[in-house]
Amino acid sequence: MLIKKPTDIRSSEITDKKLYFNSREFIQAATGTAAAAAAGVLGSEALLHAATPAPHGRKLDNVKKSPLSADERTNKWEEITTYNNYYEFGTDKDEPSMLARNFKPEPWTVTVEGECNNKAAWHLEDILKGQTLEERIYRHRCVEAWSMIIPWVGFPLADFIKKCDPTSKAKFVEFTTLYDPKQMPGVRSPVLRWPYVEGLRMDEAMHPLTILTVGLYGEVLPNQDGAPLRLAVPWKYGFKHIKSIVKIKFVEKQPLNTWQLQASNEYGFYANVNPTVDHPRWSQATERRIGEFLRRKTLMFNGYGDQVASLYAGMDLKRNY
Ligand SMILES: Nc1nc2c(c(=O)[nH]1)N[C@H]1C(S)=C(S)[C@@H](COP(=O)(O)O)O[C@H]1N2
Ligand SMILES: [Mo]
Repeated sequence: MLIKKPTDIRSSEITDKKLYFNSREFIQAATGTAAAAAAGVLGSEALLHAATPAPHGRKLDNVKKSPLSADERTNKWEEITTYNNYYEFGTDKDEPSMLARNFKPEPWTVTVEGECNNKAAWHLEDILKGQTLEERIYRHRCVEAWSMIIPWVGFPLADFIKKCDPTSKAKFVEFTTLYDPKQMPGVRSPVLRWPYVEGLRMDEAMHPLTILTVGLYGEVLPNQDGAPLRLAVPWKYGFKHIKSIVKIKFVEKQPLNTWQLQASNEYGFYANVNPTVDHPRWSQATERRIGEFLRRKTLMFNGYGDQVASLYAGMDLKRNY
């Protein structure tokens, strides 16, 4: 499948795409079966651009509501599953919803390596056995200055880290995404260095707000949102929220995360949401909440300052962006 970078797309094609989306909405309103109608009316080329919400998946049992949830109106399923960043499935926001359709999130194995006493390859079911799942409604703030409110289902990363029994040398945790060119068309182009890697300092990883996420709106995680296992660290920019995790490694030195490697003057290791530290190419003072018209003010630590500011006491957050 051909993936075009925004710069490769001629303006005429962009116009076509806009027209197409308009007609698709019209068809959906008229018939309710957008994909089928689009295939017939607009042809297969049009179907290539049919950003459609994720199909609903298996319901998760015994999900508890968490007191750590944000008291804000959640974004719609349609928004959370059609407006994604997931470069393994294309660089446009609507591409993961189309290109991750056939991704196989099970069976799934997570390998635990490095500075810990329980190095192991875990089946995801075994990680989840006996684990209480919680609904956590989190603010999600992307470094590109958009945001959403997302009702994740997950559990504290700390619960899993304790089972791994890290040694005293474990100062950071490094996470790695699956690399599978057969399933992930995006990795065939060198837009990023694959596989996608992220990291947290040990105290950030152990923080009660940091969760491993397995669900959305009470159902298993849709492929485009990082099925079957992704990270959520709500006071940090979205790129820290690594998707489809296959490896967790305890390390002594600070990991080199993918976006820092890509452009270290623009993206750092910490990536704490901070309205006072602008990206070199745009302001971080405000954000566009997906589904809203007026911009909102961005909050320090994405509004989680009471819980996490102490982790960074005495640190220069302008230097450690
Ligand atoms: N493996 C992987 N994880 C990733 C990304 C990616 O491209 N690849 N994009 C990140 C970015 S920039 C954001 S904003 C969030 C988006 O998560 P969402 O699509 O579920 O909203 O995923 C993050 N995790
Ligand atoms: Mo992002």
